[in-house]
Amino acid sequence: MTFSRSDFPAGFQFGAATAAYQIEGHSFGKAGRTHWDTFAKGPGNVVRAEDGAIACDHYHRYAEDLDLLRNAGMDAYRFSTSWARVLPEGRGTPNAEGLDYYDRLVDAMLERGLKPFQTLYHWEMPSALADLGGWTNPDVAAWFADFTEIITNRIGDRVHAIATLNEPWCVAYLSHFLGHHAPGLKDIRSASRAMHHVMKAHGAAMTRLRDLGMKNCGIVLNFDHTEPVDDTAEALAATATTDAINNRWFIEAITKGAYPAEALAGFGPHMPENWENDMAEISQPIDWLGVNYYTRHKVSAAPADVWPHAVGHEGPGDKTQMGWEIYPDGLHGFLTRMARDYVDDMPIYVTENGMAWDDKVENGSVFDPVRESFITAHMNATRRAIADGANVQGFFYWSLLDNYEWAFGYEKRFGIVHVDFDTLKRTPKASYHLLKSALAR
Ligand code: NCW
Repeated sequence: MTFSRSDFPAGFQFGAATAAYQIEGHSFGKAGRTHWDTFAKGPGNVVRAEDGAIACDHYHRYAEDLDLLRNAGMDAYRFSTSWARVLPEGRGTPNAEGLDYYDRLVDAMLERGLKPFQTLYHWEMPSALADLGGWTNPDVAAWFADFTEIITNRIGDRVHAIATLNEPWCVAYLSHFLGHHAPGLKDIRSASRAMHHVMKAHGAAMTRLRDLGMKNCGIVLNFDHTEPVDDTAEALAATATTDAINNRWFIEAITKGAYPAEALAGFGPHMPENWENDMAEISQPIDWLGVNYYTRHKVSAAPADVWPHAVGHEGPGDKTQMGWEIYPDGLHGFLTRMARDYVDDMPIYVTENGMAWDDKVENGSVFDPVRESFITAHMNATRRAIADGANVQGFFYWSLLDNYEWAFGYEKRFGIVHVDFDTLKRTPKASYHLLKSALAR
């Protein structure tokens, strides 16, 4: 099985995605500290306590990286603008160097014919705001809207599309309940507040973007295909709860103005007071939906455990370097489910899909056949979803470059371009060349 550009509707956007903290080199250009700089230095949080201080040094090498996108025949680039680079204290005085950098970056995309798809928050909370409770503080919505206005006033005239948040499930649940990401909490009260405040911040940012006259505004959500391990009532209930937390909470807040009952059963008693009053702003119209999809989990009931009484298990298929099962049907499933149950014919983008592998440079080349077949299978799943009626308008591979993979440090390689983290040399992998030839056809 292969794929080519001509298999997709005219105007379909092909691109690759990155995030600021994972590639830029946060120590450059007077950026303020973030909660990942401190989380990385806590015991046992991140492999080898690595942080994003240098990362891929994209801050200085962005021209070379954007050339790689253009030379592959890509149409668009999904990037994020770091809050702490723009506002080192999270609010107050902007960092002129940070704003100048994003100005140059967007111009460099346009010079290469790449459409800029901006994400406003891809996980690096400024430390000064983390000190005030970060996502657990209701004021975060106003702080985020102010940041939105400052960066939009600088580059909003040239970006093609804007997402408020990347993967609010990770921002709230993975980081405040499961404790895997900064700030590393395992606390239901903090998690419940974060689950709501991320959406309150999305709503406040949307309002501000509309006040500024911005169009083509959306949000990027992550979806995890869940299936019961067996047909017992316990496994079915655990799966329904997991699906409500991971997959329904955010999209239903936006499209229905309500949170699913299965998830409120746990979070409800710990939610901020009068949260219902925020739902109207949260559910204002968006222009497009971003779907990030990676894997499937089988779910079983957890015996006498804390809520949500559910455990996820990897399915039986082949696994990536992350241990994530390769399951392309799940992408088709979510694209068609979003169209059918939530967004009708609103444009949907696959804003992230990709896989990590322990890639090595040998004789100047990187041979990554598993990634080549992964990409082909997920492109074909996307085509099938379009044929089945989902209005999918683009596909962004995660990621352009091997980069800082959060709690896994530099160990997990998602890129179609290999990065040697000693020399920072970029080497396009075989999968990069596969994409390049598919996009030329
Ligand atoms: S970790 C994660 N990712 C990767 C990351 O590099 C990127 O910034 C994210 O947008 C690749 O794409 C997203 N997603 C979180 C998956 C969480 C799985 C954790 C399960 C632990 C219980």
